[in-house]
Amino acid sequence: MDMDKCEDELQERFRGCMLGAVLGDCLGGPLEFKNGNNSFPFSRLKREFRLYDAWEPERDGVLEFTDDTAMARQLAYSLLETRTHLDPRNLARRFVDEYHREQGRGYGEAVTEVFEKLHKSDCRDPYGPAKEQFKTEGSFGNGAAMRVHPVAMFCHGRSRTELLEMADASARITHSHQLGVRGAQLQAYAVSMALDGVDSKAFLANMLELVESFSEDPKSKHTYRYKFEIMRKALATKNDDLAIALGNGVAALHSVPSAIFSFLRAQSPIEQLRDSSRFVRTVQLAISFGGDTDTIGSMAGAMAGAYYGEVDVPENFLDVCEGVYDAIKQADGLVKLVRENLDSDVSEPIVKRIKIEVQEIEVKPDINPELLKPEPEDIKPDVIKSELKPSASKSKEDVVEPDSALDNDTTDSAIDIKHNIVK
Ligand code: R7I
Ligand code: MG
Ligand code: MG
Repeated sequence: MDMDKCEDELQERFRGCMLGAVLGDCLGGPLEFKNGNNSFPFSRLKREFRLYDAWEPERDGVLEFTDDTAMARQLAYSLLETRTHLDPRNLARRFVDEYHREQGRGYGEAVTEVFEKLHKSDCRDPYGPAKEQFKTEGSFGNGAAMRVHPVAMFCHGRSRTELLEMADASARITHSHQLGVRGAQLQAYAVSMALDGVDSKAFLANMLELVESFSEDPKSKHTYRYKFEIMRKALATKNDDLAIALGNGVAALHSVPSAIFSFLRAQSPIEQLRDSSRFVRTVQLAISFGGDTDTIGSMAGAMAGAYYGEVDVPENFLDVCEGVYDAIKQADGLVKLVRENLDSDVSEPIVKRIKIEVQEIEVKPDINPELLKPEPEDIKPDVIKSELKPSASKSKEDVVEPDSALDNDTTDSAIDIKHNIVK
């Protein structure tokens, strides 16, 4: 790599974080829903990753990044521009421009509606269009979580309250459902602790404490509390089979916990992935969940890169994936910016308050009601008792299909929140 060497540990971690997210996205991209809702055996991933060892860009090209990175880059650029705070209107405009420049990056179906409405209204109310989605419930997709790591970097050295406030503001431009916003907050907090090098025990305890503070319905299984209980059990009993119930779908609820599990679990050796570095095995474990592999890979990659630093990211991936050099430049810019901000005495709100002129905002016709699927159904306790291995090949009969999936065969591209539970 022909970039300058890192000057210190923080730069190592910032670069690792930006790089990790891009690599997870690019490496997971080709496998996104390629196995339906099913997980991938580790042998398949090892085969896939061996291709990258012998990669020749002139012959093989590059693995392109998807919407995950397209949006994360704009969030980083926005913060690098506004410097002391997040400006929601600036960010909304950047998302819209980015989308119109390259619409083929694999954006979620609903989020493109938001972009069109923002565009037509010139982002007058940057939060308005997202609030209208799904009968005003907002999207619970993982799109706000997958792009949030630059917020964690910007908020390095600041309070958790500020971090959560900025994550919330960055999320609501496209995702206003509580599960979508909280997914972004959990991912931001996870990346922030990884940047701080928090050990796995304290990391999990802090995550559980944040989840508790959400005060979710204790009787509901559509909650982060429920997912983190599964995660805690899987980690405590070293029973990886339990983790399949965390899910692999495009809902934040069914992917953010899976990425966090991958990061924590891969801190210990995994027999079948013993040849991989710690960073690589994190991404491999994340992708092995199947389903939304670019996004779970990217979120886990951001945490692992932040924790282990750029030094743990194998150099050969830099030739395989698109966007890595921009990621490094952005990381360096953010380190400098964070240091300047921490050294200065300026105290101003971390999120710019938006004044909205009272004007009619043009609204496009409602989306197809067919797309308005109900919330995910309960995960039945049978899943937890299941003997299934997340990494093993499964026959149709014995598969616990994780909770939600973008079915490639579904022509209307609706997200079918599936729970095919084994009895
Ligand atoms: O969340 P979002 O940006 O999608 C991100 C995913 C990642 O996997 C990317 O890699 C990319 O492939 O897409 O986009 P949204 O359009 O907000 O959400 C994704 C899908 O989740 C939507 O198209 C909906 O079908 C579904 N969805 C919902 N369905 C029912 N009810 C999101 N929220 C709801 C809901 O409230
Ligand atoms: Mg994507
Ligand atoms: Mg995805």
